Amino acid sequence: MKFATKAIHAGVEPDPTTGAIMTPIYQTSTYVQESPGKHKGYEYARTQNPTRTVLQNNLAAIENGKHGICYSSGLGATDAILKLFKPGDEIIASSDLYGGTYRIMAKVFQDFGLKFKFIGLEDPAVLEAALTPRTKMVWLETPTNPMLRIVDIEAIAAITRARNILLTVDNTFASPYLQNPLDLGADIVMHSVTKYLGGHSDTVMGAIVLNDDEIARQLTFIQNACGAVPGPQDCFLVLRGIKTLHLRMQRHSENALKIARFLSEHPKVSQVNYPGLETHPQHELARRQMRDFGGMVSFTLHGDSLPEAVKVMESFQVFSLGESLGGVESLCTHPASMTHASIPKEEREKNGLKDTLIRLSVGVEDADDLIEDLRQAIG
Ligand code: P1T
Repeated sequence: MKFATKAIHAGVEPDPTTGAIMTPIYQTSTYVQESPGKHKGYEYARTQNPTRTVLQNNLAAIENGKHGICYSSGLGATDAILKLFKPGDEIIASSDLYGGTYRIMAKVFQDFGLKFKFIGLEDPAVLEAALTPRTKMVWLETPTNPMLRIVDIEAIAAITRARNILLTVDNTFASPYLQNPLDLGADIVMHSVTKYLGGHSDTVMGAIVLNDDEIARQLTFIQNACGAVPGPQDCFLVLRGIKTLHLRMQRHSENALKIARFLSEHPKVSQVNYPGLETHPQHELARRQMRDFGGMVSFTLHGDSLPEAVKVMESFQVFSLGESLGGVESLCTHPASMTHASIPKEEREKNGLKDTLIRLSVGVEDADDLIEDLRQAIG
């Protein structure tokens, strides 16, 4: 089955009692048992919920995986993955990543004895040099947040597979429509469902998709034992969002390319980060690894003046200034003070993330209006 058909139908059956085509919101905390232990497969709603089950199966199908497991946020999903490890285990993560992911690793799990190294993974040889016998997982984002760098999933997977190290890919920026890491050799795919999968800026949720039965069993155990589960109404909203994921991603990508081209020709703009531009250093890799280039763009202005960057961000009429991404409406974010503020400034700067960087989540509005908004805001 092709992507659009899977997005709309996979895992979704008409409701067995009424035939309702839309999966009902099973807003219940428990399920009545006929006799102790004699039930219909549902005991308590932290453990299982029918609306969540349908979403989990749908997510597994669109990521080409066997198991889908949902959590109350993207960080809830990350937390579950990190709980697979023991004190002394070492995890290598890409240095360009969401600030909250850095924070849970460096400021929470480090205190429980896990060891983290943050390194650039654009050159797989750098990873080879950083591995030790204690390395248990490599964690990467591609495209990265917020520099839009591309990491070669197949090349990294060849290294991790040979050494029995898990490879987790945070596929939030691409979405399953543009990239399927499991097909490229990753072991675990993680999503902030809050973003493109939900797609309408109305839900916070996370998900994991994978093929391995034993790791899926452990992650499902953690989902229930630690309790970071999404509510049924949120599962319904995401199921609805996924039905148009392919349509939205096409328009996000089309609009973002037009905007990246406009910005790269603007005399006040010094750098534009967008993998769809032929000038992007990893454009050919992105072309090979992704079906299109997505809706995220970041840029800086000549002179690197923070007050000037702030003035641009304050002047938008159509773009809204705020954290998050992946909704139908265009958003603008200041990574240094918002999404990446929890990464120390020296670390951010080592990674090339300047305080003056502006990040855009290009929505699905008319591209002409978005470009006009950028034109008036940059001046
Ligand atoms: O916000 P939450 O659903 O918990 O997801 C965390 C997360 C994980 N991975 C990536 C790549 C992300 O971008 C995020 C959340 N990011 C933002 C809120 C942001 O504006 O970048």
